[in-house]
Parts: sequence; C-alpha cells; structure tokens
Amino acid sequence: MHEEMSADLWNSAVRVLETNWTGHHMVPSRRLYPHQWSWDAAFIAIGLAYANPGRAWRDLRSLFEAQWADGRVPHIVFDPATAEEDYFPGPAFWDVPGRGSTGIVQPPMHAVAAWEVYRHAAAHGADSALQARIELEWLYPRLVAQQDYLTGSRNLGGAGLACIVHPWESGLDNSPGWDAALAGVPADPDLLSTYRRRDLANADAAHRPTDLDYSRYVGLVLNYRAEGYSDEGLLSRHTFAVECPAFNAILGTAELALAQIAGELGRAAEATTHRERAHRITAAIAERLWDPRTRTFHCRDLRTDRLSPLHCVSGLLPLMLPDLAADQVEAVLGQARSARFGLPEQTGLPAPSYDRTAPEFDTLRYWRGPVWINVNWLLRRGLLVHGFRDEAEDLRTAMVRLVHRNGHFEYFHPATGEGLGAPTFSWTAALSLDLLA
Ligand code: 2M8
Repeated sequence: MHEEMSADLWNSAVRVLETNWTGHHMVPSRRLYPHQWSWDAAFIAIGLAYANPGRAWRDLRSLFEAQWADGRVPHIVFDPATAEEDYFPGPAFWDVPGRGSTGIVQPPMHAVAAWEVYRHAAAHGADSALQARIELEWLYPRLVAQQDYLTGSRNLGGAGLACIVHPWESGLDNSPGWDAALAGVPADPDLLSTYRRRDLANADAAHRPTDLDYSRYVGLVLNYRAEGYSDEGLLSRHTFAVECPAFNAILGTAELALAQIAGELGRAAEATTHRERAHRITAAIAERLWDPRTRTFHCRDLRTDRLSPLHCVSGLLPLMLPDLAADQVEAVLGQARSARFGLPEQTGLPAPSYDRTAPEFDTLRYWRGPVWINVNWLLRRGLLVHGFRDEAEDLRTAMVRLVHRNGHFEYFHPATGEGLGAPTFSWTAALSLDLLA
C-alpha cells in the first residue's frame, strides 16, 4: 500500500471523527443520525483507540451512563440538544421514562471495543495507561450486566442465545434475513401517515428501507412499548422474535473479550466463567443456527421455529468464534469465497451484505446488498481467528482501497464501489484507522 494513500486516508478519517464529535459523544453522521448509537460507539472506539483514546472512553461512558437497571444498553441515546423532529422515531415516540433512550438493544460489540482501547492505551503514554485502567474498572461490571441481560431476559428460545425482538436490534435493519419473520408482523398502512420519516429528508428513498418496512418497525416498537419494554412473556405477545447468527457471534466474542478484561483486572475465576459462557454460546449457535443442507448459518424465527433459507452476510460471522468446529469453519470460508459473497480474490471488493446471486439482491437498498465496512471488519477478524491470513489481508486491502477511492461513506455499491448513504460516516472512518494501523 502506498504511504501517500495511507496518509491521505488516515487524515481524512481523523477529520470525519473531528466533525462528528459533539463534545461528549460521537454521532454516526451529522444529519442522518444526530444522536448516539450503541454498536456505532463500539466501532468508533476501536478507531479512536489510535487517534484519541480519551474520546473513546468518553463515548463509551456516555453510552453506558444510559444503561438501564436491567442491564440493557439502549440502541440510541438521545441528545437532548437535538430537536424531536430531527430524527424519527425520536425520544417522545419511544416514551422511555427519563426519555433519554430507546428501549431496544444492538449487537454487544462493547467489550471487544473496551479491550481494544485498553490494549492500545500504553502507546499514548503513562497518563493514558492510567486512565485506561480506571475506565476498564468502571466498564467491566456494566459490560457483564449487558451480557447478563442478553443471555438472561432475552434468552427467549431457552437455548442460551439472545433473541432480537426488532430488526433494528440486529443493526442489519432491512436484511432479507428478516423478510420471512417480518411477513408475520401486521403492517398498518395508516400508522405511518401519523409520523414523518426524517431519514427520507437526508437520503435517497431507493437506498433506505421501504414504507412497508417502517410501518412494521413502528408497530413493533408500539407493541414492545405498550408493556414498558418488558421481556416477561414476550414471545407470546410479540410478533417478531429471531435468533441472529451475527448478533450471537458478537455475543460470544464479547464473552471472550470479557475473559481478557477479567484476567487483566485480576479476576481469574470470572475469566474462566466468561470463557465457558463463550463456549456454550458457540455450541448453541452451531446447534441451532447451522443448516446442514446449505452448510452455513441462518437466523431462526422463534415464532415458527424455522431457519431462514436465505444467505446473508450475518451467516458468515460465527467465524469469529475460535471454538467453531473445523468443518463449519471450512464451509463458511467456502461460502465467503463463493459467487454469493465473492471475497476480493474474485471481485476486488469486500463482501456484500447479501447473496449476490439471489433475486432479492439489491445493489442500493441499505442492508440488502451494499458493502458495509463494519461487517467486513468482523469477517476479517473471523478470518484471522482461524489463521486465514492471506484472505484476511486481501480483505483488509480491499476495504482500505474502497474507502480511499470513494470516501468515508456509510455503505458502498457492491458492483461499482460508489459511496452510498451518509458521506462522512463515523464507523467507516474509525475502522479505517484500525485497518491502517
Ligand atoms: C441504521 O439504523 C438506524 C436505526 O437504528 C436507522 O436506519 O435510522 C443501521 O445501519 C444501524 O446498524 C446503525 O447502527 C444506525 C446508525 O448508524 O443506522
């Protein structure tokens, strides 16, 4: 990689993160997403670990200060300085007591992020190392509570996996993986006429979820909200309940990061417990989300107890788990290399969010085809975990080249590489720093 190209990309990434810093947290992008998002904060911290660890800790703290008493970390922390009409659905719609957050979650990337920021702290000097220790001590019990919520209250299927109760919880909002489960969610076309979709003021409608999707998204929130976001008996009164392979692979990876953190903090017994929990999560993913016919992972709809037959990039992410059985590792690698996802050796581009060969593949519409840097960063991590160094390096180079050529966009056209969505997007910038380091 040319030094000049690396320096350009590094500098532009730092500028994006400067622009999106509010003084107390990072926004994903200024106009489209004017609040703080949960898993964005984790990816952002991973990049800030190189450029500004103080801000990484500040951002994680802002998020965890909004953690609920039951351990859930909300998917959005609302900025009181932002007007209600600047994002839909905003705080009045969610109607959470205290009104500072939503009531749903996102993938628990934060233990991984905290460990990454901690691990790099000493490179910034003794004060940074000292601060990192204090922040890690502060975060550790909160990260444990987050995991306990997900493996406890959200273990709706009873097998030890976390169940998501809204597509927004996956982070892969309109992924085709949810289509079958969403078909069972009542869509009230009149519901949306009472609200205004703010996203369409800042993005092309063809690149976003449809109105039909949004009417279901809104209906699901209203249903969860009606019982104060309680998970008690949720399966019998909620129309969307899914076990996602990506969410649960991150859940298992988080336990492994917690084991490292606990070890560092001198809590050896707890470290052992976290490793055992990671092992159990891996076993449950292998048991419940693996389809021997397609030889890959799929999401399970708990309401029908069926696996989705579709191939989403989420099905590749259990590769992050070191205990995954060798035949499953080989099969997932085969999927990643196949025409469906075509690792860079075939396309020169990172993996798309959805199967290129499927009829629903849509080059523009958000999580239904475009390339996203965060999931490719996770996929690369999986490749490294299992020793596929050449593939991991090709993927890293493809990501760096894509962002350097096209800018720090939210997502990218999976054939041309053209940037789509928000143009100065925080996690694209932050992860670029990690990929360059
Ligand atoms: C997208 O989701 C939000 C809703 O949470 C939206 O569409 O308004 C997703 O890409 C999600 O993964 C991401 O965390 C969020 C902010 O970047 O935007």
